[in-house]
Amino acid sequence: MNIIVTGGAGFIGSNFVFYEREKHPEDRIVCVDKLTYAGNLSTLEPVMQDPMFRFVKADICDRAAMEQLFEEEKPDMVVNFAAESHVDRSIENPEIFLETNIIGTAVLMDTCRKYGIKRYHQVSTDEVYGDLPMDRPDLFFTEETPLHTSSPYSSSKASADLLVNAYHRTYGLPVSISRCSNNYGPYQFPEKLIPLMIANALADKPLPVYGEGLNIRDWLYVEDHCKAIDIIIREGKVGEVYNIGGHNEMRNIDIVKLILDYLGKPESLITHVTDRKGHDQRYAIDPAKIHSELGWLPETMFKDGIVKTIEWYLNNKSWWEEIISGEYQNYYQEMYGNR
Ligand code: NAD
Ligand code: TDX
Repeated sequence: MNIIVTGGAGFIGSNFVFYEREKHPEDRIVCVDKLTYAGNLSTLEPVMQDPMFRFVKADICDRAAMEQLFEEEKPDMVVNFAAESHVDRSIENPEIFLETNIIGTAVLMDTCRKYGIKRYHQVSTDEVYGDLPMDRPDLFFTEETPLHTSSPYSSSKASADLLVNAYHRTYGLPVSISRCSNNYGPYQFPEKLIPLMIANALADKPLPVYGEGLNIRDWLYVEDHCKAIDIIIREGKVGEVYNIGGHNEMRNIDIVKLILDYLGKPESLITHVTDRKGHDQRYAIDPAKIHSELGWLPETMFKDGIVKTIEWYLNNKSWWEEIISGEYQNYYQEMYGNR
């Protein structure tokens, strides 16, 4: 099979590329990535010389570029990871989120319609369901939970999901959608909670916790997410949505304390800063469907995954130190300078 993986130079996409090359060496992977601030070609170094891998620098919104690529590659499947993915950035500047996350998805699916495809898979997020109240720990997001978004980011992802369903219903495009909870693991851009806190703790810089840090996220090790997508694109039903999560709810403040403790740094580094606008309270996925229909279960427990992740950041300092030494400094000043 020939599989186009968009956004493969980012966090989850690169982990997915590695997973596929290992698990299905018979399949060819073509990675399409615009290399925005979040895309890093050095991440893909281990596969760049692999004859079953090709990297193409392109924007998924560029119709001509996508058509040329499909002409050349005649892909069997497309797995769309490409997105603007950071909620805080979407609050500052929504427009690029609408372009990449909505228009880009439409352009990709139009190209799939034109050239034919066995499966178009949309990598979505649990954030499309909005949030759950703190005083109802019995509630979880199921695939039937109504879409009810909070941020420009989640709204753009939900819009894309609606378009994916529309292309299935209207044109019969063979689609599937997965909605995963928060990922953590190697190669996550240091703007996101876990790598940001690791990097700041190592530099003895303040750890900016939004509000009281009581918001809850449901964390999944990135490889478990990749494994779930792999099963969905090969065995999942066309036209279906699958939630992905491992019932691992944690308060932000507890994660931050755990990181400090592991690194032997003092809790006095924690700084409570102004809360995120429209901050979602709690995410919690019910993964019963993917478990019962496709047999997927997470393999990495949080207590092991977080150690593997912290160790990865300790052992791969050059990867993230290079990132935070450049344009990231301006971003950090703008996002946290007056908070
Ligand atoms: P990321 O920001 O690390 O990577 C995104 C990648 O997409 C980057 O390599 C970037 O260069 C590329 N990209 C951006 N715009 C593009 C465009 N117009 N054309 C081509 N490439 C473009 O994001 P991530 O955390 O790896 O997330 C990947 C996907 O998974 C996203 O769709 C996101 O919504 C979804 N998701 C993420 C999480 C999470 O916890 N990180 C959880 C659930 C779902
Ligand atoms: O500096 C920070 N301080 C802080 O307290 C940052 C960056 C975050 N936080 C809080 C906000 C959230 O409650 O930590 C929590 C996690 O924040 P992020 O890492 O920004 O992730 P989140 O907003 O939950 O969204 C993530 O999960 C779902 C991904 O970025 C999305 O792409 C995915 O769809």
